[in-house]
Amino acid sequence: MMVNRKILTLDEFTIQQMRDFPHATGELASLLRDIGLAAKRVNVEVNKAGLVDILGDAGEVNVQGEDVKKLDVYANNQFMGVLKHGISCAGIGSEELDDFIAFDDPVSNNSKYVCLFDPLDGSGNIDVNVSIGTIFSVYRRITPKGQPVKREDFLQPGINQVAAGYIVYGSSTMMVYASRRGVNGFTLDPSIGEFSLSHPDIKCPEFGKIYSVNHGNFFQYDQNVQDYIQQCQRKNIDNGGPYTQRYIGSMVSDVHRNLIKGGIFMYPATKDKPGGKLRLLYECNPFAFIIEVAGGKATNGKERILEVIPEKLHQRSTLFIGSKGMMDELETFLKP
Ligand code: P6P
Repeated sequence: MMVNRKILTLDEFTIQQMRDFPHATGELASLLRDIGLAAKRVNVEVNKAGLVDILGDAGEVNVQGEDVKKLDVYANNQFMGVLKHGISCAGIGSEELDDFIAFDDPVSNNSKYVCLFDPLDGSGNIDVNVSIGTIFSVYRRITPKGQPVKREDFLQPGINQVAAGYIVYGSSTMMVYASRRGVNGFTLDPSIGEFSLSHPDIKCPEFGKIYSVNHGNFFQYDQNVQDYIQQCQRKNIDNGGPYTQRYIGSMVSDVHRNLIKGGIFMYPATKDKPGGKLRLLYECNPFAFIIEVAGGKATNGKERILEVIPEKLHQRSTLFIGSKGMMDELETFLKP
């Protein structure tokens, strides 16, 4: 008799994880389910972005000085809404919000976690149908419960993350999240409207043949970075090739592909962004947490991303992230 392998939904998986940890309060499981719900709502709008008047700029400019697309605003409101009305999150920081928001109601003030989001990363690609994504990071609050969260609850080093993940709105919609117990991927099954476990216990291959970098900035990179990139190109001639360059311009898609297939993603310092372009708190830290749990590495070129002590909510960082073997090789080029 054919036995259908029971495919766990996100809800079933998080509840299963709770059963394995009897002392778990269920707050993290509830928070992850809330994020999954908001992701399904965002997915509906992303999938029809070409059909409704949701394209184009919302007429605003966000704290990053970037034109805000209506979908950015919609996504931000969806994630903020489910978390504000949930039982697990006391406040959020977001690329779309100038400052953090303490939800400041009795239930939220007694919640254990805070979240940081890039609600819709790569949103410049919305109008041309390139994959985009949501990135999130979860910390235990460090200020006492019973009061609104404070800035220090958000300015924690990435090593303190309890969980981190992303949703990639691509050929299929996937939610991937890491806890200290592992990295698991869930694909949205439209037939039941649920994220279903499709990629259990993701490990990043120790080596890969993909390097991801914006070649348009090549001559702005430090010499040692240029040397490493040319080393990757030479791999096509020497043994160990062929290396290939893949760069979508949407971090979630680029890092997701390299997580699964193996590879390295780089956003080095450039002349106009000497401190890097990507945001430490809600782009670099969550992916650094995910890649390390999956066996990879992530640095800013000088130190482990997860050990950087944040000073500002929207601070930028350089980023080198991917397969451990490739990162070890890169580090031989970056050593002072
Ligand atoms: P560039 C998108 O705007 C983003 O923040 C990331 O998703 C992406 O990896 C990066 O910027 C692309 O930047 O300068 O190469 O276009």
